[in-house]
Amino acid sequence: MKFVDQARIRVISGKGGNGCLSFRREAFVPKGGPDGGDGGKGGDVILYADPMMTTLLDCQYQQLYRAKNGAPGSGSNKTGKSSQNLIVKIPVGTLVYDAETGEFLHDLDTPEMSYVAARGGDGGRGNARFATPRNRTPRRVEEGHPGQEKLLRLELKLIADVGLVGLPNSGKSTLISRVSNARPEIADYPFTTKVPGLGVVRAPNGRDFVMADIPGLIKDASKGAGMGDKFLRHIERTRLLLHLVDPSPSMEPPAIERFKIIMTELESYGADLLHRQMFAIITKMDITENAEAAGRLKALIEETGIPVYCISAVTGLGVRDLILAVSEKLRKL
Ligand SMILES: Nc1nc2c(ncn2[C@@H]2O[C@H](COP(=O)(O)OP(=O)(O)OP(=O)(O)O)[C@@H](O)[C@H]2O)c(=O)[nH]1
Ligand SMILES: [Mg+2]
Repeated sequence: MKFVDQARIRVISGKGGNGCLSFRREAFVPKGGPDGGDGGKGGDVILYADPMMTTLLDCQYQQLYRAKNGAPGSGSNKTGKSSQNLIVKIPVGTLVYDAETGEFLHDLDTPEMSYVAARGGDGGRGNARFATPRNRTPRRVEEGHPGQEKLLRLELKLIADVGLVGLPNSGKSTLISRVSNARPEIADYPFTTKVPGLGVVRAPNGRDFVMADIPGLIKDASKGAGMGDKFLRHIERTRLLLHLVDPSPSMEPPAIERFKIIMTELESYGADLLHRQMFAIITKMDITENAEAAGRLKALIEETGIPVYCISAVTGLGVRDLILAVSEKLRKL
């Protein structure tokens, strides 16, 4: 399914029903009292964080959400029917802004959370409500109260514990498919992954966590090169980054320079990603020339204070230890 992480929608809640003007008419009762009922409440438009939703695609197709008006009150003190609320399902991790003022309104960051984006108007009072000892036949009624109308900007920022970063082909999708329920496409050409994806990792110590796979970054991604760096928004909310690097000695520039390219892009993006906790992951250790080159690369990276793990997502070498270390680290953070 197409992955959409931004949308603008208009939400209009229902108007309240009008209050009713009515007097009791009964046989043999000359002057019946006022019995006009109140109007019903207009429907709210409610945003609901549905764990089954993965994209804002629906909100790109349907941009107008209007809840129904409340029904007017009627005689015999009958209150008008309140209208049902209109529920808009959105993915967990959606931030809501007022598109006109830019004001931040809400962060639907937990499953099944809901947010009233436009509150329905209350019903107007019927004339029965205005009876007083001095005025037993009030002709006063209220109109239903208006609803609200807002233009909203929705922005999805996935919620995960761990984010994978690295150059294209560094093995991010292969790792997530080995350790989680995610099944992204894997291939030996760059930019195989075109949309972010989440996977739940079952850690051997029982401390499961959520991992996010994003498209590969290249030099100058922050200036739009490759697929750009817009997908980094989906790892902004992670606590730990796994920076995957293919140690192959037969690629240019050298592996340590390739490592630095990603660090530079993280820095350019901002959002404090450069200072996020990070493990460096040297991948593809099942290939002999890689295993030979890994030692030196590991030493160079460790000089910068970043812990290094060597793995092969194909044979599984080092993967269990990595997952344990990640889940331990998350516990401490
Ligand atoms: N030999 C070996 N090959 C691997 C390993 N991990 C990944 N590969 C291969 O490397 C290529 C790229 O792997 P992907 O997992 O698609 O890489 P990616 O980082 O997700 O790439 P993008 O989505 O393009 O950013 C594929 O051909 C994988 O089969 C590994 O541990 N050993
Ligand atoms: Mg990939």
